[in-house]
Amino acid sequence: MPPEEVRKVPAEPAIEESGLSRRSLIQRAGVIGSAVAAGVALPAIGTAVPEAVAAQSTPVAATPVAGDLTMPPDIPPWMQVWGPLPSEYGARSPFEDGVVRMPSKTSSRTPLQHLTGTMTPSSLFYERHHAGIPAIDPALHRLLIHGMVERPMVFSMDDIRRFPSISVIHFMECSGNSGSEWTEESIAKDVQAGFGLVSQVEWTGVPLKTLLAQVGVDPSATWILAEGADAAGMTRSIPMDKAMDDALIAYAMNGEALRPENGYPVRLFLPGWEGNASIKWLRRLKIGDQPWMTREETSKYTDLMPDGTARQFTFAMEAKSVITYPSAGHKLTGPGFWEISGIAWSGRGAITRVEVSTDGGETWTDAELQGPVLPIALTRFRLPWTWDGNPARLQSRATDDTGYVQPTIAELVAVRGVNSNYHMNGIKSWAVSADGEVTSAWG
Ligand SMILES: Nc1nc2c(c(=O)[nH]1)N[C@H]1C(S)=C(S)[C@@H](COP(=O)(O)O)O[C@H]1N2
Ligand SMILES: [Mo]
Repeated sequence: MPPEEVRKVPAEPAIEESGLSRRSLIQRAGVIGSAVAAGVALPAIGTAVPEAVAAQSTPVAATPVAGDLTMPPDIPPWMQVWGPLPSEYGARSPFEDGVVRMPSKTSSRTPLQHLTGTMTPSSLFYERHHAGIPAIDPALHRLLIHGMVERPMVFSMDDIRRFPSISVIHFMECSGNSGSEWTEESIAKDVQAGFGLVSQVEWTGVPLKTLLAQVGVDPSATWILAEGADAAGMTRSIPMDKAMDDALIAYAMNGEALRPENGYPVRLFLPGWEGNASIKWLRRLKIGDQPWMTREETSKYTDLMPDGTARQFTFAMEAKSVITYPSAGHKLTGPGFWEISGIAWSGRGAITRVEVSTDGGETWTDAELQGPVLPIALTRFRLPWTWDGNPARLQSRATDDTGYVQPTIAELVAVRGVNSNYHMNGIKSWAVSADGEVTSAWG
């Protein structure tokens, strides 16, 4: 066969001609997915090529009649012309235009039901703004550090970028994420509406402790006030321990400058802590020896308990997980093999285990964790599932390396009541009906 002919022959028939099954080839190539590794015999997914067609050494000459999709069309339109030229800034395929954030006036949510792996594209990172997005000129932006310090100092963006930087992969989650799930009446319609206030990128910036060393922090200082340059002038009090540990003065996400909506040109980033404390458009850090009791840590972002008292400074996001596929809005087109997949994360460390139930919590099976499993990071889990066509109830339960196990909603409500919107990390259920429809369920 001349080389052009070889190129045109579809891969599947060629493999069959050589006497090797598709599966044995996949195994030889070492491309063994979790389902195969788990010993699940994959059914034939795809369309079988008729023997007569498979035996041909050249592909079918004509474009197949509409509806006949047994072979790729011979020469599709995109093979007949030179395509568009390289561009300065990329855009995704227009066929993917439906994968979008869900914006309201004050937030937008990540489309978790459409995402794979663990990283969030910057364009789909969730947003939460208390007074819109300020249009900041980086040349005019300044960061003041003052209060209980030896030398109050002001840093320009050029100053900040001169310090040694680090890059880290961490999720960020709004403490209001899945606040809809406290009661059955209020549950969100799908995973984006309910759980879309969590995202993950690689953050780059200067460790806050580096800048604090520049100003010389008073050893008796215990808190830092962080203030944003938006019209909300958002302020939060941050414990000094966190500032000296892994707090980051971040100026980049996913390898490029922060997006305006995520804090351009610079934000505070506190790994594993409620998103609210990661002050965007950071303009001021004041060092002190007590919290300032700002609006966002008294009237808001506190958790009202059943006895009328409130939990305050509940910074760490506890271990949590959610199945993203299949989830509400997806449809299983028939019984048989389906891969259940989702994300798990903990603000206190690494995920060590995710169990999945398909019978509403009666029985549990360990899912496979996609490595590398990083601390304080979204962790993808997968479980091969053979659906028997009966109604099913899908759940996932995460454990982190502190030994903490994600609770049921009932367990959480028993302790915290339902007055608190924040910090809901209970087990989420998706109901699969006999016709394959997946809907949001509670408890
Ligand atoms: N200056 C300022 N910082 C802010 C906010 C804000 O409105 N203004 N929102 C906070 C909240 S509630 C969250 S959850 C995160 C959201 O960050 P993102 O929009 O990059 O996802 O930023 C926090 N930092
Ligand atoms: Mo938030």
